[in-house]
Amino acid sequence: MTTLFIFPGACSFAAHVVIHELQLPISVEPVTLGDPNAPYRQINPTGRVPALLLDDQTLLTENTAILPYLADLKPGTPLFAPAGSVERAQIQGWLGYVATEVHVGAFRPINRPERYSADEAAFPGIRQRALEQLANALKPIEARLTQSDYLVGNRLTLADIYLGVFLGWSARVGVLGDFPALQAALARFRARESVVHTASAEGLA
Ligand SMILES: N[C@@H](CCC(=O)N[C@@H](CS)C(=O)NCC(=O)O)C(=O)O
Repeated sequence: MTTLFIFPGACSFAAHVVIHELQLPISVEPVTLGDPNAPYRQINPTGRVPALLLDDQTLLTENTAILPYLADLKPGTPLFAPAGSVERAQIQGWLGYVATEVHVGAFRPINRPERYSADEAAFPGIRQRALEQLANALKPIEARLTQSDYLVGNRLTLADIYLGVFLGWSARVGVLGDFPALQAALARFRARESVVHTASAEGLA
C-alpha cells in the first residue's frame, strides 16, 4: 500500500489533507525528525517529510511533486486542473511560490537560523529579517485573496491547501495582523472538514 510519511503539523500536513479530501487509500505514517539513526532514514535518507512511498517502493519527495501526484490519482478533481491548462500552470506557480518564497525563503531562517550563521549572536537578526521577508512574500497572496476567496479559479485547489499550512505558521509567528484576507483564508481553511479531520488525526489541537 502507498504510504505518506508525515510529522504532525509540518509541511506534510497539506498532503495529508489532500488524502482526506480525495478519500485516497493511502496509509499515513508519522516519523521522527532530526534523528540520523531513525529507521525512516533507510526509506528517505534526507529524513524529511513529506515523502510518499509507492507500492513499487519508488519514493516521491517534495510537496510540489507529491501534491500534484496525489491529485492526479483522482482525474478531474477540482483540486487540480487538466494537463496543458492554464489553471494547472497557475496552481503549480503558486505551489512553487509558497515552497520557495514562503517556506524556504522565510520559515527556514525563522526556524533554523543556525543554517545561516555559526554565530549564535546573529540568530535574532536573522529571524527578524526573515519575518520581514515573510511579510513581503505574503503581500502578493494578500492581494490575490482580496479579490477572490481562492488563489486560482473559483474553487479550492491544491494551492489553497498548501498555503493554508503556512498561514497557520504565519499566525503563530504573529505576521498575519496586517493581512485581513489571509486571516479570512486561514479561518476558512481551519473550518474545512478535511482540515479538522487531519488536525485531529495528527493529534493537533
Ligand atoms: N522542499 C521540501 C521541504 C521539506 C521539509 O523541509 N520538511 C520539513 C518539515 S516542514 C522537515 O522534514 N524537516 C526536517 C529536517 O529538515 O531535518 C518540501 O516542500 O517537501
